Amino acid sequence: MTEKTLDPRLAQMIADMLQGNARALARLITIVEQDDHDAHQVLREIGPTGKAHRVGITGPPGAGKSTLVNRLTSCARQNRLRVGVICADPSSPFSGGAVLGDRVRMSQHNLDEGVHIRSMSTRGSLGGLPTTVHGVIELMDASGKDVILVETVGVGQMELDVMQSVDTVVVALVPEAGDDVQAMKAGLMEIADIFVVNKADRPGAESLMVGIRSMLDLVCQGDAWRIPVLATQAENNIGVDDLYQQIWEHRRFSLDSGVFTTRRAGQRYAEFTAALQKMITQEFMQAVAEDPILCACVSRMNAGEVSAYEAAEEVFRIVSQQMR
Ligand SMILES: Nc1nc2c(ncn2[C@@H]2O[C@H](COP(=O)(O)OP(=O)(O)OP(=O)(O)O)[C@@H](O)[C@H]2O)c(=O)[nH]1
Ligand SMILES: [Mg+2]
Repeated sequence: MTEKTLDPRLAQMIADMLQGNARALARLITIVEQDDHDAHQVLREIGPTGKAHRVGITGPPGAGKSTLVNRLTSCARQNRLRVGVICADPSSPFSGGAVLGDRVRMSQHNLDEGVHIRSMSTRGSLGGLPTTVHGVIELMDASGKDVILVETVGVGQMELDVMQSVDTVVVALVPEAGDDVQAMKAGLMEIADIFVVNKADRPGAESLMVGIRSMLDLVCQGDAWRIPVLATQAENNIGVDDLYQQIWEHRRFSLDSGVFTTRRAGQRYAEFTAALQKMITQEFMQAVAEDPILCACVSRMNAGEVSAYEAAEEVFRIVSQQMR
């Protein structure tokens, strides 16, 4: 069974984090990333969060996401908001240098106490990227951040799934990559609340915007949120203020229309089922390891007498009967 009393070492770290101690927050993030017993204790202890507005920024590699995040962080700081930044590195061999690049790009904020930057690697993450990123978001929220910016490279399903944990999704595209709207990953198109055509200083930006708008005209209907298509030049800090405004506009719309609450409830339900599935699996596997009858089922499968599916069915039937 899970331990209900909190480890005093963790309790102290949480108390320090709630006082605004950045080192304690960093250490707790490392713990939560392990997705183990301590991680669960920490997340249970901080309880339900949800004050901060969570913004996801995704798009193809090199679209300028980190540059945008850096600029958006400056906008939020000008408004005296505390910012958490999470850069999720999809452990691809190509992004090996990107994490370092992100740090360099964000370096102007490194000394600012109102900003906490974290680069996460999926390497070694047992719970999968979406689960661990969600835990890190919760910690940053509990530590008093007003806005949390989450950057992922929109290439794999796992990175797209991370965007299920945020309130506003910004999809950044660039004229040179995927200038044919039809060829873009359908997943990216479906999750956007705001489109940004970054590197608008380059040729082809206008036609990409036209392409996205005409595609949106086909799907947007009624009184739903009108997904804006914005041009930015993150490098030159052009158009970023407008993007910042649109993010808050989207929050206002979501709150007024009830979408915000529905979305948060959906996120909690997804988290709940993921946690429950994990617990059930653990409990079952432990039973299989300890119970002689169940061990015998596995041995018959190992000996090739029954198929893996048959063995699983048999184990499931026996354990379910025991649970009744
Ligand atoms: N021309 C131009 N270059 C830009 C603009 N914004 C960013 N860049 C450059 O594009 C390159 C990639 O920027 P990043 O911000 O690292 O892009 P990213 O999407 O975070 O990249 P990954 O995280 O590696 O996928 C950098 O060299 C930036 O300086 C822009 O508006 N115009
Ligand atoms: Mg980046």
